Amino acid sequence: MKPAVLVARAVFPEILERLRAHFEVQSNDDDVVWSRDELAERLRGKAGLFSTGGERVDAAVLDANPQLRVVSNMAVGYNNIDVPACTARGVLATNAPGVLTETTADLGFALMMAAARRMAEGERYLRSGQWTKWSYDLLVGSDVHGATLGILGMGRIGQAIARRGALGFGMQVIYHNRSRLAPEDEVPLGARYVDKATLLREADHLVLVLPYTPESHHAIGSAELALMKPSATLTNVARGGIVDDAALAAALRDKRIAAAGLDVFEGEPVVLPALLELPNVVLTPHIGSATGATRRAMAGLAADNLIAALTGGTPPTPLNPAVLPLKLS
Ligand code: 8YV
Repeated sequence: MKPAVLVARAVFPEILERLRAHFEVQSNDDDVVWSRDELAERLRGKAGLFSTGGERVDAAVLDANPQLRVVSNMAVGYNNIDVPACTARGVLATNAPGVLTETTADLGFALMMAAARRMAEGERYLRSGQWTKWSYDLLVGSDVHGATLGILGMGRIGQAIARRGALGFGMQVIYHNRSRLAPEDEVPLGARYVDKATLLREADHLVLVLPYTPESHHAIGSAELALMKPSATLTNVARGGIVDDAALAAALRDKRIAAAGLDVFEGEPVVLPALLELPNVVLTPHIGSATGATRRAMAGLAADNLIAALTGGTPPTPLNPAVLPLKLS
């Protein structure tokens, strides 16, 4: 008998077809967002879960489903999965790194440019019929080319954004990260490793690309925003919760920083009303990886992981390889 798997959200039909060749698949074609209890309930009897970044898989969900062997996340971020709890129970967790790096870097750069050049504000101004004449100071913003690009979190996506800035826009790159890059990665970008306070003080455009962990919760709050230049922009394409959204809204309102570009929010898809009311913030609904090719690649990698793990193969991107090989019944 084929193992049973649960696909937590709607995905490409061809991915479901691939999975059906190996598994009894319970899909969620109506794309309903399940509560944690509903997820735990639907996981009954399933050996695998195809999850997205939105399903919380914690000790309670795992304990309710001792038959579960694999959680395969269609996302590079995995803060929705309690990986140590998986490891303790011999459950493999996998994510989808690499395939979304350039696409997410594109969106991060676009948001930074939109914030610096006030593009969303300009579009609202035009659409609402307020554009009646040219003025020397109409919607003036700040330059991106030649400016100092600050990156907090210099992993794959951070480095891809740094490449765009250094090689395409002549920006000076400074960064802060848990560990410093190897010289062969720093030198081609002219990237300078600095402490966090220096990063905040010197960046003209600060981009956040670090994973969300208990340590990175509110890594940017009012104290950090106070260190930034009043002319600076802040862009977050990582995770809600890294920025204290209420503190950011206050800083934007009081013009303590110039503008922000946000793709992720605390408590998303609910967005803090104070942010919605501000003109100087560009808002997108968590679409960093949202191109057809990249979403297909992410779903494909998540399927590869699930299939390999449950058929005795080698999953390409395990988070806790210590649990391999899995005991499959
Ligand atoms: C996903 C993301 O679309 O991969 C990630 O970590 O944030 C996005 O690319 C989102 O997590 C939904 O799975």
